[in-house]
Amino acid sequence: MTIRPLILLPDPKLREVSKPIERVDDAVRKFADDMLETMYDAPGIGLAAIQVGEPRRLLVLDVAEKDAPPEPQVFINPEIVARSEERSVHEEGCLSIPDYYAEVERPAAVTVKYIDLDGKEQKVEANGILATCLQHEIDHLNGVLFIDYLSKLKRDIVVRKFKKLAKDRPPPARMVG
Ligand code: K1U
Ligand code: ZN
Repeated sequence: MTIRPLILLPDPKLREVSKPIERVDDAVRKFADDMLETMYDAPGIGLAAIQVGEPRRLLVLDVAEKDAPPEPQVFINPEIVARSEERSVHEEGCLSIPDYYAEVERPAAVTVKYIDLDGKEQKVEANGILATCLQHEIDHLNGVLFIDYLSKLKRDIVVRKFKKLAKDRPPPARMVG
């Protein structure tokens, strides 16, 4: 398994719309393993493929309680097929916008259709943190970030801060050989 580097705001890749995965094969399963390892290493409770620079419709998450056994989950080509009218507010963070957290209001429950690692179609009815995390990650697959739900003023402050950090950040080490 490989820990992959995360891309950060304001990388324009984060605004790309990811493409569906045509076939679930060993290469996809290896990529899902890398994604889970990258998420646990960060650490985070979710990760979308575009956050490691891959515009593919795959996300991973693990929303198990802190001291409970891990519950890794992989969603391929996920699609929200139903949303509750009831809404709820959760504090969200993003591994591509480190150390910034804000409250976001979203549907309290969603039904998500997806393909699993055996290539089988599945459906899950989610609420609580699972619903929030699935919506946050599916947004990533569509080029949407949680800061898009904040006021323009708050979003502009965050984007400006991360543009400045990117300018001051040394470029990633180049691979040779
Ligand atoms: O998609 C991402 O950037 C990952 C993000 C997922 C998420 C968090 C909160 C609400 C919605 C979606 C994160 O995992 S941010 C880090 C985080 O929440 C966390 C990190 C360590 C322990 C517990 C939580
Ligand atoms: Zn995120």
